[in-house]
Amino acid sequence: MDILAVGEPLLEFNARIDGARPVQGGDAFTVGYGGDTSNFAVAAARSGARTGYVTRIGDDDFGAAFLRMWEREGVGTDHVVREAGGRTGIYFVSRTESEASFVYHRAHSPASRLAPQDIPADAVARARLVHVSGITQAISPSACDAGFHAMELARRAGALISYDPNLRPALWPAERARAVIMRGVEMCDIALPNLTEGRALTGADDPREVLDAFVRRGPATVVLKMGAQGALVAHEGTVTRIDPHPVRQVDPTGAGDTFDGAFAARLLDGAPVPEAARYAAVAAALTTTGLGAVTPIPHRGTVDAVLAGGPRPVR
Ligand code: KDG
Repeated sequence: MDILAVGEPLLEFNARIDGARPVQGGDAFTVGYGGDTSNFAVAAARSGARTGYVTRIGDDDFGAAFLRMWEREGVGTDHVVREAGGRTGIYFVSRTESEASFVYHRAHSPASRLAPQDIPADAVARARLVHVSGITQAISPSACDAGFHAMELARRAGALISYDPNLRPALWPAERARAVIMRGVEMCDIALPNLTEGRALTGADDPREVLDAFVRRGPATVVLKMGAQGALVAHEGTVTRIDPHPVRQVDPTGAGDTFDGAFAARLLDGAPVPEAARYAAVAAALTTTGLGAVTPIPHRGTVDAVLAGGPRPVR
């Protein structure tokens, strides 16, 4: 595998949207797949990268559903451990007219028992890029160690490390989150924060200052994802502004993960950093046009067609 992602998959129960109006209440959900690093892996695979996933799931139906999904998507499962009696985590997305909120059922999930010994040293040594997120490190102390261990092995093997802070205040105390995530940022080659979490983590407000605060921590590439405002990319002393790709947004769940996976796939394919970021911005925008984290993630051909200025694809 060229890319290995490490983290937790969560089955997704996403409050249905009826036309432009969210359906309220707890009785109308679309089931899908989520978990930031699993979303990343699917996005990278759909953009053409040979991608594998490192995690622990249960031997329940939800775990089985994930295995089928990864197999359909061509995401490698050699390093997915199925725990007897384990219950794969889930989350619900609830909606009001103005916002969506997440409710997790993931305490004591198999992935929370991820530990350094789950990181496959041989596979990391063969990989070209290893991806870890702040969520991977938030779910338990042993998973936090597993994230650091994966990054250390990757660094020793000369693989690139990408890191998405994916700050989730519900999962851990703010001070610990900041300390661990900024250590992850220092260890990585490619930092992929969004503007909201970037502000929270650095204390800066202006996007350029937020970007610079990450650059000062050492990653060779920093991409500050700003949603409908596009992105700022710092690489080799140059800052490039990536224009947003305008779409009619339905559900932003997983857009940042799709950006990350698409960006990593194009980089490994030899695209220069700004070109990979332009590709990733389009992939991320397209994934917001449908419900759920995984279903609307676009394939390479769809993104390329948009970038080529051809007819807008109808999903
Ligand atoms: O980025 C999308 C994720 O937030 C979602 O898929 C669930 O991984 C998840 C989390 O922990 O929030």
